[in-house]
Amino acid sequence: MDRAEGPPRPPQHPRHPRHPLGAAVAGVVAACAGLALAELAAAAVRPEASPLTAVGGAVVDRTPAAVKEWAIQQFGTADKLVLTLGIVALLGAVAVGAGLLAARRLPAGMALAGGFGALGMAAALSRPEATWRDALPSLVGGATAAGVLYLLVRALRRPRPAGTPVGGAWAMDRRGFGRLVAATLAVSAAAGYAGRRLGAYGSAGATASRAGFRLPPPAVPAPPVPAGAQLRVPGISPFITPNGDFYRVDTALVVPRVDADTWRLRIHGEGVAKPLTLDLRELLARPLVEHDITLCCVSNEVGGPYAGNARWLGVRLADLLREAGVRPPSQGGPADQLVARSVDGMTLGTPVETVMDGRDALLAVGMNGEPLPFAHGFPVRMVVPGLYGYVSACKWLRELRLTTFAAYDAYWVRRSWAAMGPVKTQTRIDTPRASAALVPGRVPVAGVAWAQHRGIARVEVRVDGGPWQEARLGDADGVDTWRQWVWSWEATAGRHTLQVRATDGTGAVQTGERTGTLPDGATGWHTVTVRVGSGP
Ligand SMILES: Nc1nc2c(c(=O)[nH]1)N[C@H]1C(S)=C(S)[C@@H](COP(=O)(O)O)O[C@H]1N2
Ligand SMILES: [Mo]
Repeated sequence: MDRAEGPPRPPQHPRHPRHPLGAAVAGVVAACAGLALAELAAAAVRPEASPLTAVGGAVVDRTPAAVKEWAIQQFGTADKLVLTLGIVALLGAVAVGAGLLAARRLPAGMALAGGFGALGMAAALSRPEATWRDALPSLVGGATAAGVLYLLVRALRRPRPAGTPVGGAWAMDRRGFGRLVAATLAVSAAAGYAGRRLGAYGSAGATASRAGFRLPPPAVPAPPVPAGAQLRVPGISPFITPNGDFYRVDTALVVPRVDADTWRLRIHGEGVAKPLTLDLRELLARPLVEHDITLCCVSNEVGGPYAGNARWLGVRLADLLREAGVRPPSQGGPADQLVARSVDGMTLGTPVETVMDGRDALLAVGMNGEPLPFAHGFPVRMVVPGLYGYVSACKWLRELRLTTFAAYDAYWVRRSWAAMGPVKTQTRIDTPRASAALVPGRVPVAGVAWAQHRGIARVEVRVDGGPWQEARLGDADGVDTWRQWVWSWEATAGRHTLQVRATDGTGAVQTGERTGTLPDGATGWHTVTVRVGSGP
């Protein structure tokens, strides 16, 4: 029977959506439009305020440390992409639900679409450094999604124009709906594109300030890296990690792009006799020192990739603190914690005593002869030899506040990490890899070992639990960098287990006790099992 000839159905609340596919499409298209317009609005407000980034950031802030560790270990630096894809998938499911709901009860469906916008607003407002403006993109997005859903569902319910041939279950004006969908997608694509362009325009000042930034020469240059620091072993980590290969760990879903021309650093807090506010030119008027430092992450599993070595150029932090009148606790200073805050609201707490004990703790502007890459903290970051990054290496730095550990817990400490994060001695076998195809005979076993600010005195390797054998060390480049090592193995056919351990400059042997990364860094010997074939 042709429904159009039967008694008219009440269009308001049919028990089932009459056009489930159309309704689902309406929901998804409405969500796309909402996201696109929100991205455009975020480009005008600030990139961090986009609903996807805000919700992602709020999820990161609330993820338990153990889950975050699992994600870092599973997905590495792609963890952020995985998170965003997860949110998009969830949003897609809610969008389909909103479409189906709207086909039955339009106001309810619109409320669900708008509710997602409200969630985005709440997430954006909950982020550190948020202002009311951060809620705008999600407001725009939610309103757009609800409005588009209204239009599409109305079109779905509109009957076919008189005289159109009847076909299948679709008792609707398919053409009108289709045209509306196409128009919405076109407008969304244009808005998304405009958002991109506007975003690039918004960070153009930062990009130009980095491009135009010439690193001043160091007053205290680092001696050249000893030629023997780099061993000639294929597959070993290069002694200096190129900037493009340097690991990246942070909570920023969009890399902050700070304009060096408007950047300011504020130093204040307990025991600061002379608070300072410096722009970049003023900071760089102080003597710059160059120093090679290996940076590593507390989330690095035994044998993991989150360590890198670079030549940093910067101002000695201790000198700057002294200029501000700060005394370390050992000289009667009231503050034992230096809290560094970044432009994206990250807080990292560092022991004042460590920063002022004579080591080259730096406010770095240069990394391997270049201004810091945006991803590594342009224009200024902290680097402290001997401490894990999470208690020392604040990127996109903008404030240093002196306080006490008793009075304040920084970001990671509130998330079950230890307040103190001295680097633990670690060794990594870079080659051979577990997957290597080996043949009996001489096989170089090589890698890197680090115990920043204590130095590496010895590295030993053993095969199948046998006696420890001393490896040959690359030349040391001070005590603050890792050291390469190599050991020549007479490999025999079969499966073999290689293990490595280091002794630091104080004579302490790296513990073999296996612990995870939480709360203060993993311990244990890196172990690689390889298969040696029975002949070439
Ligand atoms: N602003 C900011 N700085 C930060 C972080 C962060 O999340 N935000 N992560 C810290 C951590 S945990 C580490 S290990 C180092 C990593 O520095 P990299 O990404 O330059 O290697 O940066 C530190 N500085
Ligand atoms: Mo880290």
